[in-house]
Amino acid sequence: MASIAAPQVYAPGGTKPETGLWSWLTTIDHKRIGLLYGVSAFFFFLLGGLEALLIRLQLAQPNQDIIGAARYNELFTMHGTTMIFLAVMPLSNAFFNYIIPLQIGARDVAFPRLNSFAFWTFLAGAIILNLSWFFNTVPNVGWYGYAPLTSTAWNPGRAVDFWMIGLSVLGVSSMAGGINFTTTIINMRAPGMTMMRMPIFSWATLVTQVLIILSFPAITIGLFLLVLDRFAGTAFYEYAAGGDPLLWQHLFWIFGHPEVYILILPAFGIVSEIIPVFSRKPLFGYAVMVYALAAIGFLGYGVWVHHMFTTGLGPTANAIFSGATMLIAIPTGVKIFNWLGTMIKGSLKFTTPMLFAVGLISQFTIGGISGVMHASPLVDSHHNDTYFVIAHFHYVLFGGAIFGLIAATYYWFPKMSGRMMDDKLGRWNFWLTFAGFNMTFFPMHFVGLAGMPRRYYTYGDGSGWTFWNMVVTIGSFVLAASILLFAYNIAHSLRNGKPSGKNPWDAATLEWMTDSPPKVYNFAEIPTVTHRDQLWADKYGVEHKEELTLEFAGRPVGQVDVTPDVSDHPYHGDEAIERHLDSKANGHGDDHEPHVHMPNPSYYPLLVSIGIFIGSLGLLVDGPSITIGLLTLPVIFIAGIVVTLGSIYWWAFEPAG
Ligand code: HAS
Ligand code: CU
Repeated sequence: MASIAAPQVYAPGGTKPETGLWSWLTTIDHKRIGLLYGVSAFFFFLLGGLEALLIRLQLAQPNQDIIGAARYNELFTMHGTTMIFLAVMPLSNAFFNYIIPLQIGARDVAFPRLNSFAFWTFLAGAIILNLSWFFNTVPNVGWYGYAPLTSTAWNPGRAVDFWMIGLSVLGVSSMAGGINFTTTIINMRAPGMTMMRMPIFSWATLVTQVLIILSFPAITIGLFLLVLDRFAGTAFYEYAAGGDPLLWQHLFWIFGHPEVYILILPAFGIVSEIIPVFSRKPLFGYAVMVYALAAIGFLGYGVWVHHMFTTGLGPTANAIFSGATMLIAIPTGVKIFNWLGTMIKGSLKFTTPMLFAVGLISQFTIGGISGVMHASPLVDSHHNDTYFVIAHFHYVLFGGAIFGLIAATYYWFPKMSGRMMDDKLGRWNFWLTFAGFNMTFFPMHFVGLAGMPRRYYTYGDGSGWTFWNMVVTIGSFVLAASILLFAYNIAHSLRNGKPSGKNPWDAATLEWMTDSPPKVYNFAEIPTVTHRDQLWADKYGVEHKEELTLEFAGRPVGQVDVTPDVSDHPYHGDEAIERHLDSKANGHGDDHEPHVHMPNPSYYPLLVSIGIFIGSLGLLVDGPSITIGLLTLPVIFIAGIVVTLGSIYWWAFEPAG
């Protein structure tokens, strides 16, 4: 058996994180994994943005042929796939990873090595998708990959293969993350943190992860049938052979609609943290906010056919799904009004995170309302496949998800780096983004209603769409400039930002009670939670109502639960006490380096991901193959499987430390 390292204990004085490339490759620290997600996702965000700019150059004027029709198909496919799977989802993951364990008062996620595996597998999937550029067989079927465009008859090359294999690998990563974070949030909360004392960002994360666990299987099955169609000659999606192209659309949108809430709910959680802090008031209607998250998650499964109104499913199906779609406006509206309710009578501080949060409220609502418009099958038959739909989803995705993620960066950057981001640059960043965003996406409503179809690489002179398309293209470059300014602000503030201290915003959640950046073990001692807005309750008290009213101009913090509730936490209650005793017994109770056992770094998660990467490549590039019985398999594919299974085997025997 391979030699297995003895568990490494971070002894007093030995708690400083290692540095160097190897330590990043083998890290299982949720904070470092969060940073890895953040940096790589930001890179892909810039790449997706570059693809968008090329699309806009092509559409700036009528009858242009800058990139050609075939390239155009590739660009909008890779742009959509990249933004959704390689930018917004992993950027959310960056904050889940960095913040959630801190926010619920834990030392790490439930399965730290699985966490590392999820990251490296995400990177593997992202690289596979983008390797297609190097082989010049770029996916060209849209991010929704409608059948029969994905069939070998229509798409004989490797382009669709890169897409379906890349997405399958990304799905593995998302499932691993989903299981990990669901378990973490349910099991690892600090003693006393009941579900209804849990910060709302943690709630949003929990609902998002449950959505991932329940929706990814649908696309996985869809992709698996596609793999069979393309590699094994079946005909699940082929009408002429008795299959059904609409089967793909059902499987895809049963995943795809929950997916749009997977993209937006983290941002909802983020602004639900930011708005109370900068309104100096507890979140208005916390419980209702939690129920609204759950309701959105639940209803999100019953609306997928609104993407298929024009496929001819008939009036009954259309009517049912139209009603269900309109229903979602209710819990979403509840959230909007509760954010406004939090701000009303608050003492508002318009810092950069607050600007982006309030920006989200206004811009997302515009996108939400156009969504409700095409919830009507009749109206949708006019909107479908036009730029009106593009306007809709960019208001919710950029004006919602991206605004939220930028807000999160400004808000949590001090925790991650120990420095403040430049607020003056931040204001420039916000207003430039706001202007560029609206200039880019608002006119799409006009050209959409005027009939401009999506996915067309050019348009005629007399279409009446010329003026607004030029405006949109100019806007997109303003927007790109604002993102560069954002990147500059990050780089600038990393070196020159003012030191932030532990809690620069005077916020209420647990991540703000520990160092910035936190030590490897997060908390020297696991905190005990007695209130919802714990740090405010500690600082301003709950008995002195008058002072509170002054300070918060609203309701007292933590008004619902006052008694510590450790008893229903068998595991964590005991563990916290044990750790406490442990540190005392070891004689380290008084100094600042507690004796905390943290799990060992491990290279097995990375190895498994490399195995998956090699195996996938084996299916995509030409090479020697061997025949075993009825099966002919590429050698590289088999090598990948061997590395994957071998690493999983050795991983299983590695002590957790
Ligand atoms: Fe959507 C297409 C309907 C939310 C993303 N959506 C897309 C696509 C994407 C996307 C990416 O029914 C294109 C996919 C593709 O490539 O083909 N969407 C909705 C509805 C909501 C919604 C009803 N979408 C999102 C979010 C996204 C997202 C969130 C990502 C982050 N969407 C559709 C439909 C299509 C669609 C059709 C298909 C179109 C087609 O033809 O292809 C809702 O969740 C929005 C709720 C939010 C609000 C705003 C706040 C609520 C308030 C309460 C009062 C409002 C009321 C409504 C009572 C409604 C303030 C009044 C109604 C009026 C019209 C005034
Ligand atoms: Cu939808």
